Amino acid sequence: MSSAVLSIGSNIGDRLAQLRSAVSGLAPYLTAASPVFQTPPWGPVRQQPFLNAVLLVSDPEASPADWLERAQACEQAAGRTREQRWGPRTLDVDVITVDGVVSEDPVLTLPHPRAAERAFVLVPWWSVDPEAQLPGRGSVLELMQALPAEEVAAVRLLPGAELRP
Ligand code: PH2
Ligand code: MG
Ligand code: MG
Repeated sequence: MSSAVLSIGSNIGDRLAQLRSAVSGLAPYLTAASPVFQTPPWGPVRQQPFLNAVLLVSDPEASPADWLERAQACEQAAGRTREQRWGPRTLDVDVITVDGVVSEDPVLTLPHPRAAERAFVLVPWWSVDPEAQLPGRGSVLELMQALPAEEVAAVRLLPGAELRP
């Protein structure tokens, strides 16, 4: 069994439509989708707010590399171009965990090396799976509680924005 946690984000164009395009692209594997959250841009680049969500996906046949390939295929389908690091994007699909795999592979480091510091990953993830664990780091709830309260509070539920029909 291979179960992965994917973080999706968009801050250019029709953000919700682009998140939904990732849901459609991953539909054969989708087991759950978090609500959609509006989040302030994280990192050094000044840019528009993001919409973020977390998808839980599962496929008994899939390797970590398969999840990366599927994530990148969704980005390509949404017109994603290689741009500035941490800059604006039509659709970003990041592999956060694959089962309990811990790997330093530079092509796909697992778990995602910055997931534990990002409220825009932890809050949606916790909301779709309150028991979630970040391999090697502990519970998502505790990691979320360890972040500055204002960062967690700035991740705002976007009402009426279901990802699944
Ligand atoms: N993605 C980034 C950089 N900054 N900030 C938020 N809030 N959400 C993102 O998805 C995000 C970001 C580059 O991957
Ligand atoms: Mg990213
Ligand atoms: Mg990415």
